[in-house]
Amino acid sequence: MTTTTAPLDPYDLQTEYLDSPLAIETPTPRFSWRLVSTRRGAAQVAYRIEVDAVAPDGARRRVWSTGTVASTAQLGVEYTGEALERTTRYDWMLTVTDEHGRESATRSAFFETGLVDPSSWRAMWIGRDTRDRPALLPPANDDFTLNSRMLQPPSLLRRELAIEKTLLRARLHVTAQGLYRAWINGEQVSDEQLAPGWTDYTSRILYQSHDVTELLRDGGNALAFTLADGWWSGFVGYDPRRAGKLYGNAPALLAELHLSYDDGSTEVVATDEAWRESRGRWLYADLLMGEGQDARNEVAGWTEPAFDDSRWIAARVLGRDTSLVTAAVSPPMRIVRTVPPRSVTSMPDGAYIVDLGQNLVGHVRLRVRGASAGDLIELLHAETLDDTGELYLENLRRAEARDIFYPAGIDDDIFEPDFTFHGFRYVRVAGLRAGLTVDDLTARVVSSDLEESGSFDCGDPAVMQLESNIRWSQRSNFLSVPTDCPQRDERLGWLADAQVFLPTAARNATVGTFFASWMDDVIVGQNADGAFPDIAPVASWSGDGAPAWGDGGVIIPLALYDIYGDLRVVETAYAPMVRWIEHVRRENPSLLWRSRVGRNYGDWLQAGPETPKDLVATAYFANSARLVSRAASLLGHDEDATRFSALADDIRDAFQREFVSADGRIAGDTQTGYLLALDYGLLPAEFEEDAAARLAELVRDNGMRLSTGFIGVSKLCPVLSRWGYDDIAHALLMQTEYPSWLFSVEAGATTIWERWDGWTPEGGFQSANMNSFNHYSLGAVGEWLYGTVGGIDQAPGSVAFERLAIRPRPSRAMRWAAASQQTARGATRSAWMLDAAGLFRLELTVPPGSTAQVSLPTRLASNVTEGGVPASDAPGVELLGETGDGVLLRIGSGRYDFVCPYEPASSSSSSSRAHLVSEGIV
Ligand code: RAM
Repeated sequence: MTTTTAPLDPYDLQTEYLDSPLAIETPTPRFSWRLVSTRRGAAQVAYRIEVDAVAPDGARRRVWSTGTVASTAQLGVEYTGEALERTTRYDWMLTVTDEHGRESATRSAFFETGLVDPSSWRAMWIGRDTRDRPALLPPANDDFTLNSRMLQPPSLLRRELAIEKTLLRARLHVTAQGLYRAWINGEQVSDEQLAPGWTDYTSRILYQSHDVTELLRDGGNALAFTLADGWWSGFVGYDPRRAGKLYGNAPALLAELHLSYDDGSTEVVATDEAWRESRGRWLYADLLMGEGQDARNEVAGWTEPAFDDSRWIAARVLGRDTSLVTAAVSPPMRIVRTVPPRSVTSMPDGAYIVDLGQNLVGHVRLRVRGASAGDLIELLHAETLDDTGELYLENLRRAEARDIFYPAGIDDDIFEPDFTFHGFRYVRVAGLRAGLTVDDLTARVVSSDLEESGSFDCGDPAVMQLESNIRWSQRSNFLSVPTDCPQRDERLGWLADAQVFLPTAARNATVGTFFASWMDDVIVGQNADGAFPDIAPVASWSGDGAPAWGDGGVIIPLALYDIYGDLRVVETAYAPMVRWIEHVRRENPSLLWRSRVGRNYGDWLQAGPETPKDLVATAYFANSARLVSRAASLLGHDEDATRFSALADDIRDAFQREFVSADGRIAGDTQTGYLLALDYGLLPAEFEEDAAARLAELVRDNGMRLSTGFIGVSKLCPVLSRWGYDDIAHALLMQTEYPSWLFSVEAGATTIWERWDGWTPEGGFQSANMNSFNHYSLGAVGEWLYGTVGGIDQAPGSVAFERLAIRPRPSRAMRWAAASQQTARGATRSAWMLDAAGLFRLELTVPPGSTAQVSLPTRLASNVTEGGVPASDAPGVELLGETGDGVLLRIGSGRYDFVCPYEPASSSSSSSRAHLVSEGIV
């Protein structure tokens, strides 16, 4: 219910865009919060923040008080109080004032500071002493593949400590060159998976901090860790050698336990040569090859105190340099879902094939019944089956995705890998004596645990499957870095895939810190000449980033700013962006980007005639120059802003001279050519209408089908909609013939395919050399689907959804749709329908402080009602006018209920386009 007294409330208080982080290292952390109110027009006009340092005994000391600051700011308010101390807890309290001068209830959150100075680590990197023990598996055993024989068994590392005083607070700070899991007194310290995640380890290794106060007790305590290769020393990418050349040859652990006692004293227990090391149930563990465990080797009680480790050997100190160790800045990976089998099929050789009904990423948990000790249980994972009903493994290339397990022969032996992940829908389980039922196995879905921040709904089951496929491909490929695919021997952070998909990703989840963290790896990957890489972290090979790939280094920071209002990521990336643009310009004095194009992929995997690669490149060059100019003005570098804007103009002119003919045709005459030129503003204004018309015609002439690859795909529907061709955009969405989004849906896809024709009824599978069934790039239509069809778009120039642009349009196939979005500022929702009586109904929620410009598909403003009264009388509604495209109005925050007769604009016309432009809708 809307009342005039309803309060304004802040919620989701975050520090550095994280919930209650335990290791903040910046001296000026930023605070953010969302706002909610049911009142129309509610807005924050002031805020007050108080920060207290909180000692382990609870004593508080105020270190910052802003007083009441007249400001609408709710994103990235920088701490400027007393200097923060390391490893200290800070509580912060927030009160906001609304537009009537009323204060909200005070909300609080906390953060803790981390170790801050990397040289302050007392811990040493420890691991296995292989000097007098073989590190590798016995070569003769046929149970192991050649690749898994090259792997070393994970280590167990432990030590005990006595607690003799009253403990008030305990924090564990830990990381690994490799992967680790931690236990204290037999309890897992956290539910994180694959920690510490992947970064460019040549430049930073992230540590995690855990509150372990409750796990410790008076007297004897045990600290215990497992340690495996992971990205540090396992197989990474498609390099046949082990990653030793990239990072290191053997994993190492770095951990410190910080204890605060009630007498004011503190103690640090750190990894060093006093720790003990052994092997346990893990035989090998590798991200690509899989994991082997032998339950007969389980060491009972090793994670608990009073365990006799006298026969273990001393851990070896492998290093003391902690200079690259820094706190994690984005959420960890976790098990985010479990999926039960849909069916279990017995195979002629006695094995079982389990169908999970969903292509996903993670591992399985298997209960083995009735086994004898030492039976070999083998699990193979695949995304799909071949036409004989067997696993299709060829597209995994060299990744074996093979787990093996030797049970101990007890009832209900459980196998669950800890240090690998697979991309799969099907699992083939061999070696079971007592059969396999759907109750014996579940899939555990592993992903970076990001807030799911948006939803989309419509009545069409195929479109909803597409929506689900996009989400699953995002979930499957967001594992500490955004990767192209999760199954084959690749799984790399390709920049084009990421930049093309980011706007869609941000609809589904809060991805700001995830991408900001990865941007550090992108920047580190920049070479001496200024070229950004194709992939980050840079893997086994490197070279100049290709057009649209390297440009990710420019596009991503600005997109993050637009979506989340985070300027610091632009600041950090600014100098590298400038170097990139200057590098491309230096190498291409004609301003046509033809030299230093790296692997020049063009409109990768396009489904039609090739868009000239130099056209794609030059368009990206112009766009990046424009973006760098924008970054410069945001940061107040005015000279740069002018310089790069002039450069962008010059590149645009060069583009026109080279690629646009006198009659407005664009070289190659492909969909992607027109899309780039229109989206990046590269045409003379008078050519735009015709170019959009030509684009529409190309789609029609192609049988209402697309012909784009990775580069054109994200622009296709948005550009068509923007120029008034909603009908064509919707027809493309609903198309089921190849190539189209619904082609794969009709073929049973549960994730987005890498190729439009990953499988066809006529040709079967595409080349196994490159045929992932879980690749998000072609799912970049999601932004248009959730934003434009669902209805929640951002007006041009708006930051963090402060000004919404809402222009829902029904289509022949789509009579209703709904979208919701937790923006950085608060919750937004749009739900519209065309009812049987021909009335168009729209329910909208706009968060406090935001406004929305709404375009309704009707002709006369006088026919629009809101909440049952004429819109002109409705509180908070401002009529802006009637346009060829519909009725335009502006609203402030709150909930609204519009009804109008549905009267669609006859067709896309220049007048509607002109109106849209003048009203700032496009
Ligand atoms: C493929 C990757 C990726 C793409 C590059 C060019 O190997 O899967 O998606 O960006 O090639």
